[in-house]
Amino acid sequence: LEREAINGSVSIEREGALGWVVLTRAAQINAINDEIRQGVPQALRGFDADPAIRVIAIRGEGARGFCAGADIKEARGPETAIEVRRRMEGVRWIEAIDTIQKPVIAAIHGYCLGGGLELALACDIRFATPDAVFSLPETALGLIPGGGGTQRLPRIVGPGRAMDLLLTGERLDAAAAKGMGLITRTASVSEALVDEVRAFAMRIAARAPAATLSAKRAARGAFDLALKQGLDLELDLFAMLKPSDDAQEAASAFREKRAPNFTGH
Ligand code: CO8
Repeated sequence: LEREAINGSVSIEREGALGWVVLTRAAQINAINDEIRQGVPQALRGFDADPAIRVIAIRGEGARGFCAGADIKEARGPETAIEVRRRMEGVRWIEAIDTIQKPVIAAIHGYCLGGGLELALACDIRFATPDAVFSLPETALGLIPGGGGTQRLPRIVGPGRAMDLLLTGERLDAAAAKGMGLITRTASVSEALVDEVRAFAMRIAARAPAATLSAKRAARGAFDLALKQGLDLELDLFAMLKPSDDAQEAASAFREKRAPNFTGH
């Protein structure tokens, strides 16, 4: 296992076709500082450009959780609304995840709060331990989510459930989160999260690579395109894949009753 620090709060690890982005601020429950805002997109872009990597997963180090949200202790001078707007407009670090082509899995344990939940919501798959705790506490801090939570949560769990969580800040456990589709996978036991996410990622990585990227791109279109545009996008991507070597190979493998050998072309 090859580990490399992006900065003091983010590291990456390569495990075959799986690239891990690791939040390493465990003493603060991986509370989001500027190093995380800068390092996570940088790490994701690096893996997206790395031909050896097919699937990416994000996890947080430490016993207490994936991420306890924005760093409430971060010292900033007084700012006007215009200054806050300009600063956040310049960062938009969670939105940067939208540009990643490869599947991104959030591997969540323990606390997943506020900005940490927003980070997870920007990922493609949310995989959590049975002891995970989810909440958007912002309104109790006199704020609202600022990393896409008000827009992504309704699209993922539906407007009614999202409004409930947003207005109450109520904590959800993994079972409740799974029941509403906020997460789609749970680890059998907390200690197994990394192993089970790895096995899950390898199952995705074994499939035709170009098809996987296209499937992600098309399904992400359902987030922000009108139906007609989304259907056009789907058709364009389907048409490009149909003549590909990997699609031909899959059909041949089926006829010859063998496993396909994908090349990514
Ligand atoms: N920011 C900064 N430090 C944090 C944060 C955080 N969000 N969360 C935990 N920490 C630190 C604690 O201060 C503590 O540090 P130290 O040991 O130096 O005192 C360490 O992490 C461990 O935390 P606890 O001792 O509190 O651990 P517990 O297991 O007792 O409690 C909790 C865990 C319940 C998660 C508790 O730490 C907590 O309530 N944290 C804050 C959660 C929260 O409200 N997060 C913000 C969500 S809102 C958001 O993300 C967007 C708005 C942000 C506004 C930012 C304003 C500047």
